[in-house]
Amino acid sequence: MTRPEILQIGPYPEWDQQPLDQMFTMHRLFEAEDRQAFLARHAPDVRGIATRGEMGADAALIAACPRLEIISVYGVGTDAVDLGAARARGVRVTNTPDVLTEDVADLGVGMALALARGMIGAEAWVRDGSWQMRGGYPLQRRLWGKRAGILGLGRIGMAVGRRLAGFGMSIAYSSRTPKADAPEGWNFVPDPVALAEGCDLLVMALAATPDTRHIVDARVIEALGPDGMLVNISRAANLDEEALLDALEAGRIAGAALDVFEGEPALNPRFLALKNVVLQPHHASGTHETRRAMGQLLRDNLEAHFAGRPLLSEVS
Ligand code: 8YV
Repeated sequence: MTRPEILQIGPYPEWDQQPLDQMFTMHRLFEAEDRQAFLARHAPDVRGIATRGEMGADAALIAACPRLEIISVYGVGTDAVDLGAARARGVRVTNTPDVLTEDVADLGVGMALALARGMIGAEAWVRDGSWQMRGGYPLQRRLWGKRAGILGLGRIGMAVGRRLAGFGMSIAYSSRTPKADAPEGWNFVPDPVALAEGCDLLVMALAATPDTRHIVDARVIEALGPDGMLVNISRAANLDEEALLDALEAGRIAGAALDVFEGEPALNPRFLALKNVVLQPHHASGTHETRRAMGQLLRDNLEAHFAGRPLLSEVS
């Protein structure tokens, strides 16, 4: 039996690449010197696309593959996939939810602690001899017992909330509708500005859609205020970076911890000059354990599709 042909948009670790190469004929678009020529040659036979959360598959790529049946995403976010174009063609889309939830929440909370307690600057203080020469590190902000606001109470937002509740923080959240499975005492605040006004730490954990673009804008940031801290573990598009940079530079917000950036891996150089930020290279799901589970789920979905079995995690 001929192996299904899959267009691979970005690299995977060796432990995923090997089994993929065994099961399918993989066409590595990211290695092509001439992308258009590569597509002209292989896209007509492609039945599946294997991509990554931040790379997705746009309408042009979907259109270039007339026999496409499935797009399998290594990541939970499907904002970079043109879901409308896929749906219109009856192309199925899968992602890797659940397996990465707890790691993403861990990093978000770690970033919040690092920001509040100045851990990045404190590390430099130890390493550059300031501790010996200048004495103790300047006092920082407390996190425990404060008020957390969570924007987007999906699986990841919920996991962040559970952790922060463990720090004795009160939890409020915004989402399209109140969540029936939210723990008792978690306060539903639909308006993001009101959510920001009433919290000390605002954690962005929502999926990105055209409707959520710049949902955290100048108004939300001003409402968070000079003692407020922001964490973004969702997508850069959800945040007005220019407004955030203006507020950070002027001290109108205490600080921000970001795992995602507009135009990443390049980032606005204004971030690099700031001390009141924690900057992470979009690696909230980046543990051996989770990435192995993500790769497995990506493959299992492709395998299930081509074997005519039900998909494990289809995006509805
Ligand atoms: C990954 C992500 O870093 O899950 C997502 O949507 O953005 C991340 O988990 C990415 O998909 C890996 O390429």
